[in-house]
Amino acid sequence: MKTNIKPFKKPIYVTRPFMPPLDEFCQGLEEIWGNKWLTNNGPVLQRYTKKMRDFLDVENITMFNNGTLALQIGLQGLGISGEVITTPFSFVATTHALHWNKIRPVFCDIEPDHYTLDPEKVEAAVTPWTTAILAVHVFGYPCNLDVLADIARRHNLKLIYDAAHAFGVKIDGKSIAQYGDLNMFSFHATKLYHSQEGGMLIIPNPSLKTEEEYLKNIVFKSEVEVVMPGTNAKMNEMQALMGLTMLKYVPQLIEKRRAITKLYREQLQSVPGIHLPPLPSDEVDYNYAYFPIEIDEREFGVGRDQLYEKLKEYNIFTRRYFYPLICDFACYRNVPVADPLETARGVAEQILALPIYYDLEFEDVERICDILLQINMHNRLT
Ligand code: T4K
Repeated sequence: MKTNIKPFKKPIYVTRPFMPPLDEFCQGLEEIWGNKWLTNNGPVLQRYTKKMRDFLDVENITMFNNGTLALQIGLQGLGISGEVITTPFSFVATTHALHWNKIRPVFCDIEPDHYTLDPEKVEAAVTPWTTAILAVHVFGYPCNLDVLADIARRHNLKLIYDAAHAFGVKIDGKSIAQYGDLNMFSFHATKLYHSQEGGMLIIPNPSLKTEEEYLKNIVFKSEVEVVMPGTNAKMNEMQALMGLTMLKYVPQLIEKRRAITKLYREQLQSVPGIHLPPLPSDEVDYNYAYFPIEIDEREFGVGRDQLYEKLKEYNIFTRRYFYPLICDFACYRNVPVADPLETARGVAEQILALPIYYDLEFEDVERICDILLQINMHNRLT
C-alpha cells in the first residue's frame, strides 16, 4: 500500500456518461438536419425503438423523454390507484411517480444483501386497498422476481418494476425487462447506458401500449380527436440518436464496469469496516451499474458521512445513494409507515456509492482504494 497519497488533480465523480465517437453521432445529426424532423415519433426514434425491441427481445416498447415521466404515465396507463407497496430505498422519483397519480405509497423494508424489497414484508403489508407492488432493481440487483410474482398473483396485484438501474441485466439469459406487468428504464446521462435524458416502458400487455402512447402525446388519436387527458413526455430525435448510437457499445460498457468492480473488490475486501454486498447469483448477468459499499464506523474508524466529506478533500465525489430514505424527505414524512424499516434505515446510514464509469482508469481505482485504506489506517490508529 502507498502512503501519503495526494488528491486527484481533476475531480473524480461518482459517474461520467460514456460519449460515443463524435463522428458517429454527427452522421446521425446530418440525417436529422436533412429531415427537419425533430420530434413526434420521427424516423430516428422509430428505428431506435425497433433496434431496442430486438436488443431486449420484447415486443411492446415505448420511449419517453425521461424515466420519471415514463413511470408516472405507466402507472396511469395501468389504472393503478389506492395503495401501492414500494421501497423507501430508491431515488425519490420512484415515489414521486405514485404521488402524481394520487396513489398512497406503503413503504416496506428491504433485504440486507441487495437492498431490494423484502418479499415477506411485502406480503405482510397487503391490505384490501393494495393494487400493486412497485419494486426497484436498485443498483441493478434483481429483485426476488419469482417470490414477488407469486405474491402479486395470489393477491391479484399488478407487479411493476422500476428498472431504472437494470439496463442490460439478464436472468438465465432472459432480459430482466421480460418480468412483471410493467418495466421502466431510465436512460439518464448518469446511467451506464443513456440517451442524454430518456426513459422507456416495456409493457407485456399489448392492448395497453396504445394507451401509453396516447398519454405521452397529449392524447391525439387523430388531428381532430383527443381521447383522454394526457401530457407531453415524448423522446425527441436527438435523444433517440444518442440512444441508438450507444446501443452497440453496451457489452463493452458492462465489461469495463465488471473489471472495475473486480478490482475494487480485490482491493477492498479485507479493509476493516468496509462491507461489500455479495455479487448477484450465477444465473444473473449483472450490469455493474453502481459500486455501493457500506461503512461500519466502529471498525473503519470514521463514519460514512465523515468519509464522504474526507474523500472530497482528495477530489473524489462519491454519493450517498440512497440517503435519506424517501419516507424521510419532508414531502413524504407525513405518510404513515407501519414497518420499522430496520434494514433500510441501517443501510441508508452506511451506504456509499464509489465512482464507477467507462472512462475511469484502473490506476484511478487503485488510487481511490489506497486513499480509503489510508483514511482507515490513519483513523484506526488515532
Ligand atoms: N428510479 C430510479 C431508481 C432512479 O435512480 C431514477 C433516476 C429514476 C427512477 C428517474 O429516472 P430519470 O427521470 O432521471 O430518467 C442522478 C440522476 O439525475 C437520476 O437520473 C438518477 N436516478 C439518480 C440516481 O442520479 P443526481 O442528483 O445524483 O445527479 P447529478 O447531477 O448529481 O449527477 C451525478 C454525477 O454525475 C455528477 O456529480 C457528475 C456526473 N454527471 C452528471 C450529469 C448529469 C456528468 O458527468 N455529466 C452529466 O451530464 O441524480
